[in-house]
Amino acid sequence: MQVVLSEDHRLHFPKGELYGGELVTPFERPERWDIIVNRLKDQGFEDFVSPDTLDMEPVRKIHGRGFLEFLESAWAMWTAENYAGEAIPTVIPARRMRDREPHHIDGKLGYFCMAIETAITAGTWEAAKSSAAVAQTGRRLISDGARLVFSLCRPPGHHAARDLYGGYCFLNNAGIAAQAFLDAGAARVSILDVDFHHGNGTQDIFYERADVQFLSLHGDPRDAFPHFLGYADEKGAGAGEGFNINYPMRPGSAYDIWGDALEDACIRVGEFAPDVLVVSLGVDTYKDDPISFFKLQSDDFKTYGARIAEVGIPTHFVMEGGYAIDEIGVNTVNVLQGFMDK
Ligand code: 7XA
Ligand code: ZN
Repeated sequence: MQVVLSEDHRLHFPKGELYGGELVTPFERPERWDIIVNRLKDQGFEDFVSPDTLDMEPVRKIHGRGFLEFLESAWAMWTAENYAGEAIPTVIPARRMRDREPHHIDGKLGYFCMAIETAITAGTWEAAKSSAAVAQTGRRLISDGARLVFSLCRPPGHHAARDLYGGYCFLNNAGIAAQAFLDAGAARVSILDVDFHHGNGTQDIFYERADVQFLSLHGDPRDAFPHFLGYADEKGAGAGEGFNINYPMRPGSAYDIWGDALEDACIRVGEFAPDVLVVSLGVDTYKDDPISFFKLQSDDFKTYGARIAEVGIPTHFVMEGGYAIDEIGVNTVNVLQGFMDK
């Protein structure tokens, strides 16, 4: 199995995340990447691939121009104000306010943000681009004939919508990979999101499209981040009607419930018959994850990796979340080994 990764992820490491009213060290931190790499090496995986230069074309197809310009310039605009800390919004466009991009960085941050725990720092834009390049390179390896590729993306991507960042995400890596597959000749792509959190960004990007099927297994938004999207009645719109499938689940859900949802999702992917399956792989479904509430055991990750393999479609795993640091390597690699052993 080829693993695509880049050391440039280290350029993004905010000092603070707003959590429970305090600024804490972010749960989404570089150490996560190191632990996964160490586990891969321990298990004998050594086919590590550096990313190609980022192709902005698929990025521009799924993200808005103004949003990309904002991400590129946000840190310079922030420091031009002589602000001492990291860039976080203080004002957001709430109900009945205007949908207009302001000139001032304070306004722009709120305009393009969907969750304010996520700070922008000096290296954020470069790290986000490197993560997208990692996903694009995984796409190329699959298009070249691989059955399985793991793109170890960091920062993650599935909360990044057409023109919104947040939830630790800036560019939607899985979405960029899916778009690149289509650009390279695929007729249909499925994105299966097994992260604990609903992939609101991916849903937003493909909601009205019939060429990308999106399926997400996640904590019920009444109880779980991102709270404002991810209900079962969100089924797609226009040409995309029926191609968006959400499986919200209650607090405490273990593999008996989660595995049933995965089973249904795998059947639906089979029916859609995509050329390729992109898996948004978050392992924050683990029972000891500090910010999630599902109860999967480490062995369950192997089981579901094998089930995804049974779908029988070339599969591109793209890393998303997972914050139980001690187990993130074991759980991530268990999915990949479960897939390979099938
Ligand atoms: O998949 N998404 C994540 O793992 C990030 C969730 C961010 C939650 C922040 C809640 N304070
Ligand atoms: Zn997550």
